[in-house]
Amino acid sequence: MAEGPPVLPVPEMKKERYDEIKKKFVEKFGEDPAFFARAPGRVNLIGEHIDYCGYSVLPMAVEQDIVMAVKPDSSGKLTLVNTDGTFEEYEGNVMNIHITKDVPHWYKYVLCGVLGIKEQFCSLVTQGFKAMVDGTVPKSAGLSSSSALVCCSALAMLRANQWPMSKEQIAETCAKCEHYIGTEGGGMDQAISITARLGKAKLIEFNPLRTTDVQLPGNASFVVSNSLAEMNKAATPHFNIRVVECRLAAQVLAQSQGSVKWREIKRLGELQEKLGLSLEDMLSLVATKLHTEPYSKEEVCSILGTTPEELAETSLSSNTLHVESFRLYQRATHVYSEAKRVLRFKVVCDEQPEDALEQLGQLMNESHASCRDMYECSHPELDKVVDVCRQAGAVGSRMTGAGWGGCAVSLVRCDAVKPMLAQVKDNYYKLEPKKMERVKEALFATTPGDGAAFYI
Ligand code: ADP
Ligand code: NG1
Ligand code: MG
Repeated sequence: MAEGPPVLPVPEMKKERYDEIKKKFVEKFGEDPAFFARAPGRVNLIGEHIDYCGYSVLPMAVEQDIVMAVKPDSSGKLTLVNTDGTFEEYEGNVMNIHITKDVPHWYKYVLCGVLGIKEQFCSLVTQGFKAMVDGTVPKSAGLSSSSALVCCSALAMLRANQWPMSKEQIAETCAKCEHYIGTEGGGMDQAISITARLGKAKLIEFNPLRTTDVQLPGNASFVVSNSLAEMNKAATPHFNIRVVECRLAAQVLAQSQGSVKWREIKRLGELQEKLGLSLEDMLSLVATKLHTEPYSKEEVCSILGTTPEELAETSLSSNTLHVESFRLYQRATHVYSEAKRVLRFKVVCDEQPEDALEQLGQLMNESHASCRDMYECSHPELDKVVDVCRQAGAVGSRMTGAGWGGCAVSLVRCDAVKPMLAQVKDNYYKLEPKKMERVKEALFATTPGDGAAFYI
């Protein structure tokens, strides 16, 4: 079997934090934890909202993470406590987990990871665990705090039960089980959290999951700036509406081709594969076969020759049944053009031409424009922080993660990082005391961090 996550001693520079988490564990449970599990958040450099369409993405892990101090519990009990007292304690049993999709309580992300792993080893007697959970990934800000929590919990469950699993299997399992919270994401966040390597961004391809290290140009730095507009992806239908629009776009395009049965198509990527066309050809197909006005549900049903009831079964999800209007042209144009930009970004990193930074920056700017205008998943505050970053010297800047708020990521020449940070602080955060209070956690330079691990 391919390798699982490494088991490492707690690094010297992280000792203080881990000791603090351990202290809280001992105070709460009256015994020592057996191990720590850690999974990082990520920043996606390019390839937004295309993983669930089957296309490759290019993220890197960040230093911010979720850490759990864990002690197995042979009674099967699960006791989850958070170092942040605003998250209520949870008690349950691993043999009896039900995750409802109504309110996305924090512990349900933990249950996703536990259940996902348990389902892989269903015939075995199962240990539960006690955990003290500590997170530093900004929440609901596009740096994937949710998947860091799911992945960390999956790791805790694996080690509590001494079950072996490769990194790829864990990543794929976590991508699937995060759906239990209600969002139908792709596998980017879990894949990078589990498989990241210090110093490397990764090209992540799906079905099957493959990851390839990407060497960023030596003079490239990345700055993250949180707009501080928060958006929990599982608490609203925005995210799943986009997933559904992409599915319907693929099905309507399939129907226009005659050679492909629309009921067999779920993703824009599958359609491209079935038709054997290039991304450029797919963009032309979208331009000629889809209209720019929104499609009503009746129109979609009429094109596909189906009923609203069957459409609900084949193409919608429980929180998108009420949606009556779908922007198919815009969503498909974003997906196929963004897929092209990811491939181009990788080529530029591989070839490192003299103007590599300018080319990468331009791709990031184009990605942001497409997310904002075609995918409509940005936010006025996010657009503002992107503009401020560009004016402050970024070579390129874009929203990162699902959007509707959250962070921008900017490509910055290494020697320009300091003045850039100072200007963004002055021109975005200083304008509002509420933002200025949070500038330290909200604005930072970052380098590709390491992936998930156990610490003992
Ligand atoms: P993100 O872009 O950060 O992944 P999501 O909306 O997908 O945003 O998930 C955010 C949710 O994840 C939070 O509302 C919370 O329930 C959970 N979460 C994130 N970090 C923590 C943490 N440190 N402790 C508890 N729950 C957390
Ligand atoms: P965030 O912003 O972390 O919730 C989501 C999805 C990704 C991907 C991006 C958009 C999950 C767990 N994550 O990320 O798969 O689709 O949006 O590119 O659903
Ligand atoms: Mg998330």
